[in-house]
Amino acid sequence: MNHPDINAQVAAQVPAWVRHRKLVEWVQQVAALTQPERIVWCDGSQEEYDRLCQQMVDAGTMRKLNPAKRPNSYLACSAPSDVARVEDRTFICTERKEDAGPTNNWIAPAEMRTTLDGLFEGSMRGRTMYVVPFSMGPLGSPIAHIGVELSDSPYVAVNMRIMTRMGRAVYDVLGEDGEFVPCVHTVGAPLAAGQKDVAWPCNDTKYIVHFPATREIWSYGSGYGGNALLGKKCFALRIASTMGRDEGWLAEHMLILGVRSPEGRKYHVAAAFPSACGKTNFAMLIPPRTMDGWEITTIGDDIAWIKPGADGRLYAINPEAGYFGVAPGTSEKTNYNAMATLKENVIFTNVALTDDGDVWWEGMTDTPPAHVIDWQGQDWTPEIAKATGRKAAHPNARFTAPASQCPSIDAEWENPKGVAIDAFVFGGRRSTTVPLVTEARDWTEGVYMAATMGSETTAAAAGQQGVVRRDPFAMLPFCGYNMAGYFDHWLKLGAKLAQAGATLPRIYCVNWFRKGADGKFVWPGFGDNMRVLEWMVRRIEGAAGGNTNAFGVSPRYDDIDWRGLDFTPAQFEQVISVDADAWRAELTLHSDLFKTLAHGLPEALQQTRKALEARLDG
Ligand code: SAT
Ligand code: MN
Repeated sequence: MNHPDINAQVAAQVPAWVRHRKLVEWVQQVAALTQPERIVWCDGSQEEYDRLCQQMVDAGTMRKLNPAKRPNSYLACSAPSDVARVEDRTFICTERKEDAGPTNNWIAPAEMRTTLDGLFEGSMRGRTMYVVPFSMGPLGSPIAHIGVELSDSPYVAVNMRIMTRMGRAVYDVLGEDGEFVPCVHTVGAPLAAGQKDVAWPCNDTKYIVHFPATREIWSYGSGYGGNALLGKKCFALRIASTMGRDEGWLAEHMLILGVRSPEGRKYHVAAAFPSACGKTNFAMLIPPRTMDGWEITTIGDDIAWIKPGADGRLYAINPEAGYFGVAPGTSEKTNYNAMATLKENVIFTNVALTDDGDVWWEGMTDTPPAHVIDWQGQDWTPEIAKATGRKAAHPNARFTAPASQCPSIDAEWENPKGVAIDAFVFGGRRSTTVPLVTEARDWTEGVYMAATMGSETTAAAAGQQGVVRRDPFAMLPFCGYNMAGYFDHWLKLGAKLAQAGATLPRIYCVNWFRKGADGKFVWPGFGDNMRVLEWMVRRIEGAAGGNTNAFGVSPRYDDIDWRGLDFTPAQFEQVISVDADAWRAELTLHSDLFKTLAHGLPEALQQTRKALEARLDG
């Protein structure tokens, strides 16, 4: 497209169903800057989805899987350098550095805008710019919000159709002047005239940038997951957490599940775990056979938006419409419901291709196939794996699948009012120290538990793996403002609701990942986590006992239903014990965290730490 003609051309192409003048002007501005070859206004139709997928198949970006094995599904393999979120390239650009806080990368907005102007100028040359309108949450829900992503990646457009409510209907909600979060994304790989494209264009320079004041997102250089699907971590967590602070609600890195007791009472639990710590598995849990009458239903697997209702309770929606889950380790045994969700209409990214045109990843089956093409397009056999340690699928390989296909989907998952939350659960990946489950004695203690949570790092982010880092509320990479202020927001919201006479959700801290001397996990996890959930529900009902330790209240051996599981009191001791020395060391780490977050840290958290210390010594 010729630069001077762009405004007129954009205006001429705007579909009749787009009546939002400011939106059109913004598209014109971004088009003038990035200079795409053409613009496609996505309508979200099946026809459009199929066409974009076919285009990517022709371009070598995706491969269509064998329709007999995996109907209407595709495999995309990324560039080897573009496989995870890039936290060190993620920026929160508030006017004042302290408003972004010490856990975020900060650059002054004016300086960042100059950098981005340079990078985005002409960045879409030779490419198509897709205008992708989306609603985070059921269309028109009072908890939902709208975004529009301009992207030169068709992979982004089709993934957004699965992950959000994407398409024409969004414009009906927007009307002529509705509010939306503008999101601009480019892979940063302009094409010269006649230049042949690569299968997965991206750039070694990457910027994932948020301007909280204007609620804007600009993403440059990556085509992958949370770097490029801007509705997810960028909007639904970083920008939305700021909106939540300003407007009195919560945007959290939480799954949401329903749990129905054999008596037919239903509760809702929102649970936060860092990326790649089993959130999807927990959200789709199937209770052990012996736990007759318990049922788990899935509302969300990654993000929760939570607003106080008129009755003082907290109501949560899943702002997403699909799952962008970790494939490796997912199997019929570990997550039957996920495997059923993946039967058709799926986009796989960075898994292996089998000889019969299906997909495979480590942990999917007990016996690996004799031969596959690995995620980098190379031959892979179990022998090669043994000799070289090479994986068939990248450890952060993902599936994108419609939530509606999940057999355990909750009947209320699209209820625009959301579901009332009865308990919050926070969990990290810790091989030592942190007990299987502990109930906070009050809201402040629960906020303390969540604030000081630590977890061993995984492949979901670029960087070293397996080291413990503090990950408050599992929000370390996702909190869009000063983390200390975020703790304060939680404390204040709790105080406000309590003052209005509401019963606050209980708060629990869990750890499925304690290891024995042999280095193996002691707790079986997966479906057996239902035993822990049952204890929580019985606590809420006032029917279960526990043992008060320094950290909170944990179950005694006899407080858990062990039917159908061979788990001895000695094993239980290994996962539930609170070792005073280990906890003293842990508290030192909490102190270190609090020193880092000193600016604006609520005094109540320091007090809670002191009380904990006193209990350890007493
Ligand atoms: O890449 S994503 O941010 O979408 C997934 C994750 O890290 O949880
Ligand atoms: Mn996540």
